[in-house]
Amino acid sequence: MKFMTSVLMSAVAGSFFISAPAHAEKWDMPMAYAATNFHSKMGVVFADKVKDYTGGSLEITVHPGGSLFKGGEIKRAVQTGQAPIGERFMSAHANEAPLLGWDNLPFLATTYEDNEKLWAAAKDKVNAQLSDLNLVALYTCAWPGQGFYFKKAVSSSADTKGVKFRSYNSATATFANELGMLPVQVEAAELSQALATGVAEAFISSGATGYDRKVWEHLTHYYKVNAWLPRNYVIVNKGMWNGLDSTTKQAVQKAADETGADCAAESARLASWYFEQLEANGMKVEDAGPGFLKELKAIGAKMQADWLVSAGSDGQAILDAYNKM
Ligand code: PCA
Repeated sequence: MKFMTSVLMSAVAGSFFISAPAHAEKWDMPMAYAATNFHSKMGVVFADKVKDYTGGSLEITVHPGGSLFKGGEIKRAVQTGQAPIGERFMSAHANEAPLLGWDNLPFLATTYEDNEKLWAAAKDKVNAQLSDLNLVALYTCAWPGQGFYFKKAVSSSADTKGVKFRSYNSATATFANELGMLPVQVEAAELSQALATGVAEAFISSGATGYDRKVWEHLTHYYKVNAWLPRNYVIVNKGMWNGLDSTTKQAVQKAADETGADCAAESARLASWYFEQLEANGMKVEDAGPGFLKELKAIGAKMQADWLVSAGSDGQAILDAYNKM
């Protein structure tokens, strides 16, 4: 009994030392979007939770707005371990790994509920793909639904011909091409400048990015389409993840699970608030007209078929699993 007590005492003492480490591991976490954006704010919540749940043995410092690495550089930085952890818009990498475009399939999953089901169907395959890229996803979080920003009223593709369009991945470039527009890829952090200098005069995104970038200074119309709800992922370098002891891993995963759930709720809560802010700043926010929507849906069906060709049997398996849910 006495022995047991002393074993227990030293176990308690041991856990005390684990929770008050002399040298905390410090990780920088580049994020691509504005500090005020909800994804970035949730990144800070995640970092605080990690510090708390690991008893301070792992400290994450968030660098929003592409300040440490630009959005387009974050995945490579994490893959190579230049940054141990980072956040990125994953479908931006669908050109390299088509499966990562699972959340950019037009009109497939247009509500948070359906988007969550689609993620449940895609998760294992996406995680396997990320593992091949030397990455581990800790949590993912959807943006609100995607619609079109223009500087004029648009009721069909007749109005979009020749418009300079800011794209954020290959799927949005395809969408633009199909509408006769001229796509140019620009990071959200550089969007205001692209609009100000005339590099772009239209784009597809959520209300969030229009709000973050104050696009009412250059554009006038937002058409709600809800084409898809793409996700950001917080990813960690696989080797560095595997190098953590299991207690730390569990603590980080708990922080990630909680943050992912809170971030989804925050995205849903803010979706209509963003539209109100666009309107309050003088933009016309309305549903896309039936003719335009019909054209968009036809393009969407073609894009889904193209994605299935590029993503192969894994892509088909995701769609089959989703359609059975
Ligand atoms: N905003 C990001 C990606 C999706 C979104 O809603 C952007 O426009 O870059």
